[in-house]
Amino acid sequence: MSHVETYPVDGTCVFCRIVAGQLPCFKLCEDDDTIAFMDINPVAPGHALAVAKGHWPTVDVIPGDVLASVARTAQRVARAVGTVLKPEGINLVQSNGPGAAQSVPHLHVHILPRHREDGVLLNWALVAGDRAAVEAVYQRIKAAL
Ligand code: DGP
Repeated sequence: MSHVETYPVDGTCVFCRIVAGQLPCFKLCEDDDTIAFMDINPVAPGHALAVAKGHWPTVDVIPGDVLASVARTAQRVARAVGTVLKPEGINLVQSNGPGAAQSVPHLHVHILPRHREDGVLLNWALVAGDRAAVEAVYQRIKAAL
């Protein structure tokens, strides 16, 4: 479903300005609801972004069908990045809010080509969690679904 006619726009948002053609980008592809382009601050060669065309800041407010379109675009770009660059792996990263280091409050997914020793600070050690603590927070989240 297309939201082109009705999606929200924030004229001060850098990604809205790219969508509107007011700022340049290295555009990879687009469809009715999404656009993909190269990240201007790449953490690795091939770092790209799949972006909703509408201005929804975070995952909790974007319509689910548009989020699904962003996911499809991220998959399409990830396949191309994998084919061309043959990285050892690819992370899809989507940040929400300042505590998650989101710097552009317009929903997007990073496509990050990865190599084991690339030093990108994204991964965490696999340390066993406290089962009671996991269950306690599980109960609270489950009740909110
Ligand atoms: P995040 O911090 O997760 O909100 O990621 C925002 C990304 O957007 C960051 O990696 C840099 C990128 N970015 C910011 N401004 C521009 C721009 O004007 N053009 C492009 N292509 N990327 C941008």
